[in-house]
Amino acid sequence: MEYGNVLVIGNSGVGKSTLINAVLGNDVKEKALAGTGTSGTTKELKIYESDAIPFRIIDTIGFEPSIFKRHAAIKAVKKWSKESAKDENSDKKINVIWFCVEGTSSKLFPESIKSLSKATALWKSVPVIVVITKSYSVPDREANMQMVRSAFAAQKHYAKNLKGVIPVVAKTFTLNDTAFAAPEGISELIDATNAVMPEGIKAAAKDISAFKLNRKRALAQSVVGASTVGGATVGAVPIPIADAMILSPIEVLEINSIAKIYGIKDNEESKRFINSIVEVGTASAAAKAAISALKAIPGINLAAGVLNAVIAAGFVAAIGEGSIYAFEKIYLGEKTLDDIDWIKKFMESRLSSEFVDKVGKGMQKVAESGGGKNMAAMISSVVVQLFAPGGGKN
Ligand SMILES: Nc1nc2c(ncn2[C@@H]2O[C@H](COP(=O)(O)OP(=O)(O)O)[C@@H](O)[C@H]2O)c(=O)[nH]1
Ligand SMILES: [Mg+2]
Repeated sequence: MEYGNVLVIGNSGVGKSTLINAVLGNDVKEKALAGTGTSGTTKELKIYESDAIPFRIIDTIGFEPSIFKRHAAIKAVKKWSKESAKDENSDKKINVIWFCVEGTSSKLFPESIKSLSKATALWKSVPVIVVITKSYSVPDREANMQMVRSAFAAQKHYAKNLKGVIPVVAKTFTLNDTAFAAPEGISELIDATNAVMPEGIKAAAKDISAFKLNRKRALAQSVVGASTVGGATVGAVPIPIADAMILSPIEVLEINSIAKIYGIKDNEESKRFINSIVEVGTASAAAKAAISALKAIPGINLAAGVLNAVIAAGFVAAIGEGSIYAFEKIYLGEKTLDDIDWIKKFMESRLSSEFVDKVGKGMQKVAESGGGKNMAAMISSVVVQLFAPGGGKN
């Protein structure tokens, strides 16, 4: 079985370090944090291992009640998570989260859960076990567990991750000469952790892929944004453009840049694929039909140059968004670069009547805005919004 990582999180003083000591026994080895040294991360995180248990434990030592220090701890966990997402073979994955709350101050549960969700935002589906620390009072346990469950139920994204609520006493708590609370709950916690570990290993892999895909999407969107400004700039010619050939260099650069983001290798096969996209976006019957339809839209009060700029921006944005979708399919292994028929049909469909509607809306919006200093940037932001996923609905 794969060796997993448990992140222990919770405010300072709740008993995280005491809990970790109890779990690891005397056999504790503190591991150096890989690749930190120079950064401030080591201050905020510590990794422990023991031969006695099949997982590493990461202590987050900076979760102070003070907002400033807590912020630093949240940042440290986020930074560590991102490093993990970048490095394929990293052991910096978080597979299970122990979220510690103090059995004696349960009023703070909802507030603490908010900080938890911020710090661990990358690990959206990783199992969470809530540990109620210092659970000395047996009569309070049931109410505390109930409070934790309802605090989690109120959290949209984390509710489903809650896999257990375990009250523990990590070391003997002496009340007076005759009364004490003996350690308990530690082996239950280890068992519960082992039980969810296989699920946690899958969840971490899934969360890292989702994180990477989101990063790629964001980068690719910025390429589309910049290219669309370029499209609006070169398109702003007062002579009516018969076809979209004028956009060819911008589209080539745009599509190549997006392909690179999705790790598409530069070879004959990818060139053929990219050329098919450019062809549809510049010289195809679909492109020509779209231009004719757009020029025939009545009642648009725009100078010829501005009208052309909006149309050009529309082409570059549509081709860019289509390319993001296509390269994502290839990146995910759902399509291949030799699927030329598919990409042509798909790109042509991006220039259909829906395209004409969106660009028409863009013309209207640009006409209403009355222009400004940087026309190309304004046109681009209007058009990109219409073509971005989920855009153009109103
Ligand atoms: N007796 C007893 N003391 C505890 C227990 N858990 C935490 N403490 C005490 O609470 C204080 C804070 O604990 P610590 O583990 O340092 O909290 P951390 O800041 O979350 O790491 C220390 O004085 C611990 O000895 C427990 O289960 N039993
Ligand atoms: Mg500590």
